[in-house]
Amino acid sequence: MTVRIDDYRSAVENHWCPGCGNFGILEAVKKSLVQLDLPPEKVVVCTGIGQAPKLPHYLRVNTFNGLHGREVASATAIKCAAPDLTVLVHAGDGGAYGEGGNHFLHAIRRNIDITLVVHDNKVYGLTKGQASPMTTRGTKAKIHPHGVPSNALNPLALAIAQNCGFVAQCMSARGDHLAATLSAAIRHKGFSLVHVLQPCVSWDKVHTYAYYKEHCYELGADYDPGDRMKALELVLAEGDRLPLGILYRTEQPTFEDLALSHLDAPLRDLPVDSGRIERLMPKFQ
Ligand SMILES: Cc1ncc(C[n+]2csc(CCOP(=O)(O)OP(=O)(O)O)c2C)c(N)n1
Ligand code: SF4
Repeated sequence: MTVRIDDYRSAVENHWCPGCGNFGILEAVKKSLVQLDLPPEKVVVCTGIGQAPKLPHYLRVNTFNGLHGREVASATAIKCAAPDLTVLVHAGDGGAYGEGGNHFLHAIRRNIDITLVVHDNKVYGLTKGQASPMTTRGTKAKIHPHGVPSNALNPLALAIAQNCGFVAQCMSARGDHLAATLSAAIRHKGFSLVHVLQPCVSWDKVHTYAYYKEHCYELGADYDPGDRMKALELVLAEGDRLPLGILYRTEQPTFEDLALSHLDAPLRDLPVDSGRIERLMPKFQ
């Protein structure tokens, strides 16, 4: 089979602001799915609400567009029912780490084989630039004129500390690097986090393309992603140098291996015995 970029082209009109970093992420996702030779019918993209979650509207692919912050939950259910599908989650930093923060933590523990791509634009973009979990403390804007009082989250440190099997950071304008990292994340067996730095040209005038060009650097071939302490040291370092690449990687049994391997067939293909609940209920009465 040879999948082409056009197989993923959607006819839906795009509503992102011109120059938004989401465009780079969308193109890199297409490139990665083509690199992996994955046909659209084998891919599901789960999203919630926001600018990032519009991504599957612009991609001809299966999608489940649910509640804000619940995108990992729907992806988990779909992967359990149909393990043969490639399941991606696209969420904003608000959806992934704010409303969906609890799902993020527990998906790492569960290690289900899905890929979470977080579009980190450092704001709640769709609702006009309120502070998100990634907004730097002290940031002033019309909506928080006295400066944001809370510290920003460090999701990369959280994920590595929790032994997440695949943790990467990318930048939306570095398309080839992002596509290659997404392909590695999708190939990884287990939960993978790809945290993508993405300029919001409308609501964040600090984290611009020029800012990321100045502060980002790609990890070299001599970097060992198997070294957890080194990875933690990198993501906990003070300062404004931003490492890009696979920060940490380790193999471990997946949720499917541990909790679903006793099934005779994928949940999707098992017969539904609707009388079973009625027969069970008397035992609890
Ligand atoms: C549970 C819930 N909380 C809040 C909202 C309102 N809301 C919708 S989109 C959004 C902001 C989205 O920001 P983010 O997830 O960072 O994505 P972005 O738009 O920046 O890509 C908010 C607050 C909602 N729809 N549901
Ligand atoms: S508001 Fe920001 S995140 Fe949303 S489309 Fe515009 S530039 Fe992109």
